[in-house]
Amino acid sequence: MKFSIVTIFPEMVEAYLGASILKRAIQKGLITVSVHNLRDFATDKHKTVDDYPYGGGVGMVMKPEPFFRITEGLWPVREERKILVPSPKGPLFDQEKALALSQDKTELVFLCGRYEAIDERVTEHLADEEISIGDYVLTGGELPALVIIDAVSRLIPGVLGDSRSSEEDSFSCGLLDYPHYTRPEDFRGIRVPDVLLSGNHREIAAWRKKRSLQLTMERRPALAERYASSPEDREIIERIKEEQQ
Ligand code: JFH
Repeated sequence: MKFSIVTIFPEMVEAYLGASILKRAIQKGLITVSVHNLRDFATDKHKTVDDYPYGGGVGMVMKPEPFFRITEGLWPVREERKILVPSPKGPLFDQEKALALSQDKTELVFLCGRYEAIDERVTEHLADEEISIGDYVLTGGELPALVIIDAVSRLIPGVLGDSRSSEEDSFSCGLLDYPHYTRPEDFRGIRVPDVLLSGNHREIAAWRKKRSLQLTMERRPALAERYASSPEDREIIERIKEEQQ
């Protein structure tokens, strides 16, 4: 899978890509991430990428021309790329979207803004999609681009390594994760639940499923509602509801 990031802070994204799982995925050739400095596509001698907003108001707006020049220069064929613009006003990114993007056959190009906004003609005439990673305001599109690349990459076969599967994740099954424990079995008098020490794998699976459902119903009722469950799951849900009374 090929990702590209356009930014005025290339060193910021390179730092994140140069460590841990994404670094290994890049070394293994499972993903490639190319980082481009938007300033290289500014046309004036000061390499200006921002300007004052028409109509007035606070902050600066990113000029359209550098974004158009880099896109037309590096990704000229529409069918071969998908241009994503991180923005707090985009539709929300979630695990379902991550899965869809991981199956996208085209290169994913992130145009990262800074300041107060990007000129609307970029989002309207250049971007395929605006995308938000959550309802809070960041200082630019770099973290959202990295968040999306991170979440998409770990769904690509081989990125997590053979022993770990993203299919077992919370969210991939639509529920929040169950509680995890490691050694020691008694930490300062706080014990690991007995069922996890029992060696009974059916009972362990049932306990985990129940705790996942419980937590999801408590914290994320909308997620629990959406969860398409079997008649067996329905029964667990009913039992949890009775226990909650
Ligand atoms: C970004 C920034 C917008 C405008 C009322 C609330 C926001 C500052 C480029 C994505 C998510 C981002 C994000 C992505 C790209 C950029 C800063 C944007 C406004 C009006 C102010 C610049 C922010 N999910 N959060 N943040 N900014 N205001």
